Amino acid sequence: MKELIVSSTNEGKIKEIRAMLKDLGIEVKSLKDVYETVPEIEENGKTFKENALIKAKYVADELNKVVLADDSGLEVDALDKKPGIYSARFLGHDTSYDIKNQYIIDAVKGKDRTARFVCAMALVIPGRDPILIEETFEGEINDCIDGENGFGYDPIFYYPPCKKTSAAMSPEEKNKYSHRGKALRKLYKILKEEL
Ligand code: ITT
Repeated sequence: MKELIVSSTNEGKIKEIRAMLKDLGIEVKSLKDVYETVPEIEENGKTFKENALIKAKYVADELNKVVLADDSGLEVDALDKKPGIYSARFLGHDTSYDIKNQYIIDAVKGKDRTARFVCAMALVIPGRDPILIEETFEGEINDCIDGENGFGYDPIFYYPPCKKTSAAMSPEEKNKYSHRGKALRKLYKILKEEL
């Protein structure tokens, strides 16, 4: 079976990418599937796109295979677009999302609630120029933690058109509107042709 390596250890992202690519009949592998010891890839870029490219290129160069990477995060306007590219590391990598999410709810009380998820995807096909895409999912910070699906900041990300948080959406519904869903749909045709 053909495979696509996703340069990520984030199970939430991998699950969404796997679901969206299921019709391609390919095996979507995470770094845990291809390495015995997952390498520490330093994400020292200044933008989502730079970090996505760093993650995809590192693994494509090592394995000489087609590699996709996703660098994403939550931008909260009242917090000067933080946590942004530091979303996974915000308040410490090991801090629970209950704590991170409650912190953001408290920080925007009485302020502008607009926020967005951003997703940059880098697709590296050996011997070709890398392909970079960036998409957003525009919404607001909810006033409480709500919803059981998704991962990370989904329980506080309210999407007005659906009147619920992205954690209260079904996986299909989230993929339809999300930053990751939009980015991956742009790469779908290329993946279909190249894999
Ligand atoms: P990899 O680098 O291994 O892919 P990571 O979680 O460290 O995993 P990022 O550096 O791209 O990846 O950080 C993305 C963070 O942004 C993620 O950990 C969540 O906190 C948040 N995030 C991104 N997309 C999200 C989504 O769809 N729903 C909820 N939170 C999301």
